[in-house]
Amino acid sequence: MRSVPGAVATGPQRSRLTAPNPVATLPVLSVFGELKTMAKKHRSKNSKSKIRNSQPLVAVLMGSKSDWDTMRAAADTLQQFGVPNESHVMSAHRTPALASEFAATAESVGIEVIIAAAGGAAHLAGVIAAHTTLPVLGVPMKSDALNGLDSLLSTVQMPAGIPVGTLAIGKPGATNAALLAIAILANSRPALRKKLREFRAGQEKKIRETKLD
Ligand code: AIR
Repeated sequence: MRSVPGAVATGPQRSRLTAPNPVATLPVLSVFGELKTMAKKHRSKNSKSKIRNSQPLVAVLMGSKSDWDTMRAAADTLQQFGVPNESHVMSAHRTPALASEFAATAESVGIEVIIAAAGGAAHLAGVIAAHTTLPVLGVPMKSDALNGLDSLLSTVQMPAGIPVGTLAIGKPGATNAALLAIAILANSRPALRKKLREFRAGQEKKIRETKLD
């Protein structure tokens, strides 16, 4: 079991992430297989996996545990759609080796979409995108100093060539990142496409039936 600090892990899952200390010694640009092998030896102490015995298809990454209150909305939405997912804390600045290791090995372990959230000088999504060709969805976190405008600009203003699909600041962005990840996965999964259509229909019905006092 892996856990976000302070949160209880809910799934067994493979463990390919290194704990913060061991990872500091990992070479960032190691051979792909070598990284995978090294990573498998360790178990992350700052991650959370959802849906028992399922291979995670979506990884939800965040720069700090302080982002979890917001990013929980992404994990919960994926959970609601039955999409196997895992959540991890890692930082482009504080744990750069862990971030690049994760991104470089994500595809090989079956991850299909990565959601990356950070606040302030929010470089996590960009750094992750630099190390993988998987779709990366960025969620800017609300910041104390600038209310998330700093996070938004740092996430969205990627140079041509390395795309990050940037969502709204905060919880709406977290929810929509999950819904967009689901839409991407639904391209090749008719059952998931059906669930997404039903979700939209339910949402529309609720609004059409809204009565004001
Ligand atoms: N952050 C962490 N490493 C790099 C960045 N940009 C972000 C986190 C969080 C903010 O810094 O994503 O939104 C503040 O983190 P903390 O840990 O100080 O609460």
